[in-house]
Amino acid sequence: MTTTSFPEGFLWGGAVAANQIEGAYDQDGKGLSVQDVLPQGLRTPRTPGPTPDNLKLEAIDFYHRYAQDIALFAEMGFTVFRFSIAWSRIFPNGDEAEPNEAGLAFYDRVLDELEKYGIEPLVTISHYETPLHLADEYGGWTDRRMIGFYERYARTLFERYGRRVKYWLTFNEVNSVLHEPFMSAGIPPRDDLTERDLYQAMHHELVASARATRIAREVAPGAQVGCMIIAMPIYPLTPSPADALAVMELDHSNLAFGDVHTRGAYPGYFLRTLREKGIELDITDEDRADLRHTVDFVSFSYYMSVAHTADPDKLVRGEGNIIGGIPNPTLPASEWGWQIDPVGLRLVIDQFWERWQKPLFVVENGLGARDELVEIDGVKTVLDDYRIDYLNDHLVQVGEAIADGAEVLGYTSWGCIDIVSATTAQMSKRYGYIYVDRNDDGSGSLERYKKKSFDWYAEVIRINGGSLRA
Ligand code: BGP
Repeated sequence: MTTTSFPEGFLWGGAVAANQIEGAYDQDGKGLSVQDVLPQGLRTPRTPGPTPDNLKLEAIDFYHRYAQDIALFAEMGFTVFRFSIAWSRIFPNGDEAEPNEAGLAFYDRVLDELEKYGIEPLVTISHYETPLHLADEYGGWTDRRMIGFYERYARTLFERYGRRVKYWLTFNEVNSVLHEPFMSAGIPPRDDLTERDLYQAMHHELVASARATRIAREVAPGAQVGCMIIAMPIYPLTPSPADALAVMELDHSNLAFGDVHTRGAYPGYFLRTLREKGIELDITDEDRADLRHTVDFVSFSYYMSVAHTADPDKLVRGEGNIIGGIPNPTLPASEWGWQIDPVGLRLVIDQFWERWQKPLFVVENGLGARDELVEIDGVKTVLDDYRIDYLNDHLVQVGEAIADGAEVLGYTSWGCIDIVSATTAQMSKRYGYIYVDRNDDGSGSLERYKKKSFDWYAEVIRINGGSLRA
């Protein structure tokens, strides 16, 4: 049986982020970003400055190889490509009055290339790459002035690229601000950092996102602006009502971000949480008015689900994407401990659709795995059937959700070409259809090789999902 429920015009492609792909961390006027001081990803604290062991400094050199890489995406038939703009290429320190023209020109060249193949760009404005100066000088998003810096940056992008880029995302995985403050929101660790500071940072980002949406409507009338959240279904560890309630409350802490983005105001349950924590946020009347500029669509990453319980003795944290949770005993896991749950993808799509009634976009999904480069008939490749299985099973569930009535604009699998991992900063955690010869110790030629999944995905795209195995 095949799943054929993908609508005509469904966008198929892949996704990356500037800091994980570009390299050239100090070229053409680029300033430092928080990523340039995180050589181990989230595993160890930041370094004072860039260090040679930071694979992101060179990454996979997309900065110089973008044309060749985009040609490979086109060969697979991509109709959309999600990438982020490195804020510190455009405003090297983040607080300048004028943008860096060399940085802007780079993305013109990327867009030229995409246009050549008719690939729709999907641009993330801020993807875990806050300019380091904004972190060190202002404390990142805890400071209200960040809204103004972001606004200027977003306006610059809409003015420059607004005629060429239809789909925009304001903040990557916006709900991660509460979990990974430095990487997500440029908030340096400090002893007196409070929960209130994090909620205030969340509020600043939500206002900034809404303002960007308003500005896009003024200066780039064809633009569609979306939010981007980590989607992670949460299952009760037992059928007890106490566990179900604990799940609802944890789910609320993520859904709040989508609720504000789609409804334009804080939901009651969120205000209650703040009240009960004794947190009073600085929210102005102007903020409230800004928040009413709601998004056109909701996008999200989906890798895994978790379990949760009210029982404090069972609250162990497993491995996982940023938010984490209790491992679900019924599910297998990837080599990095991320639990594999295709049905969870259908659950979140249905939930988001029913809750928000906004078009959805799956902008990250995939399997990080170790690959072995082999030679077959003189051609180097990777036999990544495990990746094909993962993607197939998740796409089948996207098809199911569409059959349930959800409006899904498209699917961009994460790391369509091997890139540096966000959480561990390894090269060996690979997601791509294209293998990049670079190793964790920095060695490698940076040559690109097509994996088995390359042809598989090309076929999926060619017949609009008709080749998927249910
Ligand atoms: C998401 C990020 C991405 C990405 C992905 C996979 O949280 O938006 O930037 O990298 O997770 O994570 P990792 O690279 O750690 O496997």
